[in-house]
Amino acid sequence: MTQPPREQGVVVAAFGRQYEVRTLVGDTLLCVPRAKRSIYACGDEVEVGLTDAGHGVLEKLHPRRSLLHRADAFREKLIAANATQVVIVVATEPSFSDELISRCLCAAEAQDMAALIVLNKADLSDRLEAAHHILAPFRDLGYPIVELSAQAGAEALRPHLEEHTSILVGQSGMGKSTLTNALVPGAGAATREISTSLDSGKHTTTFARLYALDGYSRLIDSPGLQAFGLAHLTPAAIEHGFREFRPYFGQCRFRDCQHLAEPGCALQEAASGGAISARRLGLFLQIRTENEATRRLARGH
Ligand SMILES: Nc1nc2c(ncn2[C@@H]2O[C@H](COP(=O)(O)OP(=O)(O)OP(=O)(O)O)[C@@H](O)[C@H]2O)c(=O)[nH]1
Ligand SMILES: [Mg+2]
Ligand SMILES: [Zn+2]
Repeated sequence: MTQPPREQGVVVAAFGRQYEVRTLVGDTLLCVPRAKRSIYACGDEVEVGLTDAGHGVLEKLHPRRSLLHRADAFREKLIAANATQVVIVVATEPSFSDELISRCLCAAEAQDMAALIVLNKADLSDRLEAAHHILAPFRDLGYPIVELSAQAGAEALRPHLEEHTSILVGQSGMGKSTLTNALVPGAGAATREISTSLDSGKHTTTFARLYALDGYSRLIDSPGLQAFGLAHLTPAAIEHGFREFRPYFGQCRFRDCQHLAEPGCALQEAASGGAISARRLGLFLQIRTENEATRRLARGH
């Protein structure tokens, strides 16, 4: 039997066990994985075996340059592969969680991806001050914050997307898809069609989709998230994930310091002196505890 022809492509949408692949020659194929266990994510570079017209089988996954995923003790979820920048979208309304921002930042830093925060719905100006208050600590850490209205001024984001594959992440209703539609001509039709059929007209994204922007830039819209489990990260990756803590690791009096209440803990001292945020240190310790619990569970004791 002759082998079916093969094409190279990129996974532009991942829904369940089906994948939409854009081939290098510009065809769009609906694909299923060859293997039982589905390992692919939006943004993956793949080799596809062509079957029927418009259909293919995912035969091979090319090495990833980055992978954004989240995991708790029970489930792992791939968000996107090969992105170079995480764009965390928050808004003046509905309210947003600074813990979720820190967790997204931790995941981005762990993969050495660039990170940026968008404060959307700036047109709802009476809510701006409260949002600024929550975002101030992140601005102090050096994360760029772009304030805009996706409906009236999405272009403010475009310069930050240049030369990047950016993934929009954040809670539901923050305006990720509105932003996508404003930046990608023609994107709206595709997303609206699916959301109306699945969710009676509500603009809720149910799977990640990658769009081409000008030049080499690409944008990935993703479903809203309520939690960002980091159970998959190694202890070293979690430490790397809190950028302002990096100078303090290795400076504690005891080499095996757990940074809890030990005397001479450089991190606890920095927190009580105000050099780092006690809230972020608390979250770091919490993520580390969750992570240890998950690994104990996996080992079965
Ligand atoms: N006032 C105002 N409303 C906006 C703006 N951007 C988005 N919205 C509204 O916010 C709501 C949610 O927007 P979406 O783009 O669907 O939010 P999302 O982040 O994609 O949500 P999920 O797909 O559920 O994660 C919609 O009703 C939008 O019209 C804005 O700049 N100003
Ligand atoms: Mg959406
Ligand atoms: Zn310590």
